[in-house]
Amino acid sequence: ATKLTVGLIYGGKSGEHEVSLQTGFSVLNAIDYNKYNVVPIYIDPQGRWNMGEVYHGAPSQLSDLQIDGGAEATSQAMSILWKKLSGQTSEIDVLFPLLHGTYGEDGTIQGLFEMMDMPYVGAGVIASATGMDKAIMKKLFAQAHLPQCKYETFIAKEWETQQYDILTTIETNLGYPCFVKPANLGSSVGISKAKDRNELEKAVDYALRYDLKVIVEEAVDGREIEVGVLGNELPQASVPGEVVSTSDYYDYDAKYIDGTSKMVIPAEIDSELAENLREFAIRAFRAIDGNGLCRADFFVRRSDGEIFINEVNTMPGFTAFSMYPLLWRETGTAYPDLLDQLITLGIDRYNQRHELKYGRE
Ligand code: G1L
Repeated sequence: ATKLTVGLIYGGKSGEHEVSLQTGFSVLNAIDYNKYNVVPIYIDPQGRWNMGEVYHGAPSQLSDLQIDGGAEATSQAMSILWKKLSGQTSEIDVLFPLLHGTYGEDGTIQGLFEMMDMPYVGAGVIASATGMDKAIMKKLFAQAHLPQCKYETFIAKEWETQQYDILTTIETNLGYPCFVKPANLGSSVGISKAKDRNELEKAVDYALRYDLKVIVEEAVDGREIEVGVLGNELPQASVPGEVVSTSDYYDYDAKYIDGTSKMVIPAEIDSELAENLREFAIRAFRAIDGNGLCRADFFVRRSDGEIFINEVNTMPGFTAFSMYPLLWRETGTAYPDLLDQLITLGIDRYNQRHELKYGRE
């Protein structure tokens, strides 16, 4: 078989730049060079695209990934990437985006790939955009009868004009403590916990600095369990894993900033709960019209074992030591095989949609 050429896109003009670089390094070290050549495409902090020399083997150090293609780098990269539209063959067979946040995870880069007529790894435009908007995601989950915690959502304009009504609704329906988040979860900023009305007002103002839409959720005292989903039309679920905080569960700083949490894989839960979580994870993947992969995150209430879906992530942490790859390793698919499957799924989806396009022309 001929080797496929993968265009690995990483870096980006976002807070996750470093994470993305690390992830790129992880992928470049694990991918099977008997099957793939990899063209590195580095988006530098200024947003410029730099395409490097093709890799036939793993890079020796992380800094090798920070390509400086010079002043003309972006236009060179673009002329290579947009070839297919003018009927030329592209030297890149499939794109593999490792980008977080605005311009990467919210469906915009996937839209760019669609316009380039290029196959790509991971979720499509709709699923990517849904994965970035918690309010929309919750509506789709509700429609799919997925159990969720109670929540309220509103926009900045409503907060301006009906603050009193919003506060009373939250107090009546959710109570304290509650969590206040920007609906757009590009990164985990703008989130806080409110214990009373005064804190709630502050938390909303804070969240509104990051998005024009806010979501307030009831606090669920639960274990945090995550499930990996892999596939296109016939998605499969991994074994569940647990994120265990080493300090106060609701201490946001401890969990997301200090990173004082550990993964327990597989989660120590009974098989009936595990089966339910896996089924819900697949249902959530279908609800957002997923492709390739997602990680579905749940709360399992400590008092009664009730399951609540929290969110799905179409671009989960993806180094060889992140939850999603480790869930699949435990399920029987090692990291290099996972990369293989994801690339194949991206190409399959492109081919299926292409046949459809020709059929309709
Ligand atoms: F392409 C995949 F496989 F769908 C994919 C893309 C991106 C999986 C996971 C990620 N994750 C990330 O890009 C990141 C969380 C490292 C962003 Cl910085």
